[in-house]
Amino acid sequence: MKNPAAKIDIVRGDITIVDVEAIVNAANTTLLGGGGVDGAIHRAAGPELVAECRMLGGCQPGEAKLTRGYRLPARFVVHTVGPVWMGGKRGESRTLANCYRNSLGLAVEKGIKTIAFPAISCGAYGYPISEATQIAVETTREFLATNDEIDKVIFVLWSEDIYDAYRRLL
Ligand code: AR6
Repeated sequence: MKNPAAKIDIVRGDITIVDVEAIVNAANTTLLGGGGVDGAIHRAAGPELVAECRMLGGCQPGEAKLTRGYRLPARFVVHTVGPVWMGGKRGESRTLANCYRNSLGLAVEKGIKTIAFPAISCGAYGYPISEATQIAVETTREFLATNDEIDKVIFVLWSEDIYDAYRRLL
């Protein structure tokens, strides 16, 4: 098995232009769009994306659902819903870990080998950056250590402070 750490990359920038098979959307439970990375993904994918999302019946925090990518370079979008930060005693860390695990699990199920994640919950949902970064990296490493099907996971970070937090861990 390839060294799992070698399968993880970080880049700064816009996830909607990344050339991977699937990008992950930090959505809300309606899956009908919003601001932040969700808004950017819907704008770049075009109106067909929300039309497909309407058929999915929403998504619970920590779960993941798949759509096509339409006008995105990515063929698929994995929609997941991060936890809203409420101080840390409402199971937020478990929910956030589930986002990464379930998104990667869905990718494996669909034969997707390259996938990009934004910093789920680190914007509007207010998760503290260093804690969220640690969960993202640890959960992904654990997943890759026991699943050989994924070739590449790219964390695409919009802001410099979040990019630096990932760089410190990787
Ligand atoms: N590419 C990569 N990362 C981005 C991009 C982009 N184009 N745009 C923003 N980010 P947020 P959340 C970063 O708020 O905290 C939405 O309205 C952003 O700087 O998008 O999970 C949904 O509909 C931040 O670091 O997601 C939900 O209602 C990170 O992506 C709610 O926000 C996540 O910020 C979800 O909140």
